Amino acid sequence: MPIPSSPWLIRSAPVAAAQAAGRPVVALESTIIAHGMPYPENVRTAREVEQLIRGMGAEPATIALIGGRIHVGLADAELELLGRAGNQAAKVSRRGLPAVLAAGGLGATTVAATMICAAMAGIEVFVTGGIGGVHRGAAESFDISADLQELARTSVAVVCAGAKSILDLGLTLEYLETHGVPVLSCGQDNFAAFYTRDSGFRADYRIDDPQAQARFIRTKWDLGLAGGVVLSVPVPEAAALERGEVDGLITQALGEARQQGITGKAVTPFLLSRIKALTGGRSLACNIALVKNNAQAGARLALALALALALAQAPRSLRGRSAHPGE
Ligand code: PSU
Ligand code: MN
Repeated sequence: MPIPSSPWLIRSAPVAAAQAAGRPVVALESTIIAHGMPYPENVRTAREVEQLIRGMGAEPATIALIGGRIHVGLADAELELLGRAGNQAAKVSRRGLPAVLAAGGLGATTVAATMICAAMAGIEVFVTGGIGGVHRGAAESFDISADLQELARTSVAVVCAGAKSILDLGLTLEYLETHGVPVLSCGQDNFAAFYTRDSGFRADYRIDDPQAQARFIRTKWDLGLAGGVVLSVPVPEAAALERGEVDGLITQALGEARQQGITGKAVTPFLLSRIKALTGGRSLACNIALVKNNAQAGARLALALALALALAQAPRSLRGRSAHPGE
């Protein structure tokens, strides 16, 4: 497969080498670093997540906007820069990409922007914590994350622990259905709810085996059906928070956000940090655990996708008989 290039894009040497060799690469976002977690836990987690992915035989590519370029694969000092910058870094979705690149500023990419950059770089798998979605009360506020629209159009598989129950998860799944975005679940039938395992809503398809996940995703794209696929992976049991507690705290944090007039892209970071304070830091530990768990699922998926591609390109005699055309 040709490796796409763009004057706006700079790959780190390890990412460039992995892609040139056809080794699997896993994209990672940077909003979770700058806006989703406090320093220094954010940088420590980012490094540990990268190590986990490397340990499984895939190459991590954390994506951020630095000095007017999209950086795909960050050096250690760049992770530190973002982590320390926190809210000083712009939170960049599709809308903000040209603004921050043209101005040469520091930008942390959301799920939406990271998908765009990953697709530009030819990376098929992207790991995050939770995707954005339809906010509660969206009928009034119109607050629907740009992540959902991006999933509708950009062909990247997004591995997540579902979406936070600060959102209206029923409406989020309706929106994804309308836009033809398949929601796969790994390890359970239901869509995950970030801090808790069960959202109470069924995912579209349960597929536990990474090879089968890869087959599903490859088939979608082979059919010319552009757009993302969500792979929901529940937070490990031991790290999950209690549903009743989370719901109460979310209601409280949402009330505070309303009182303080917090709107738009400031809402999600505000809620994350309030819930952290209200749980005495337990929600942060949960967040870190679920991202690491997602990183492992993402690496397994990237390996399976790369293997399927290598087999498809191998001479017929090496392939044996396959039940699946195109493999
Ligand atoms: N999930 C997390 N931490 C985060 C986010 C998601 O565990 O910081 C970020 C992601 O970057 C996601 C964004 O794209 O929140 C959604 O923001 P909004 O709701 O404003 O679209
Ligand atoms: Mn929003």
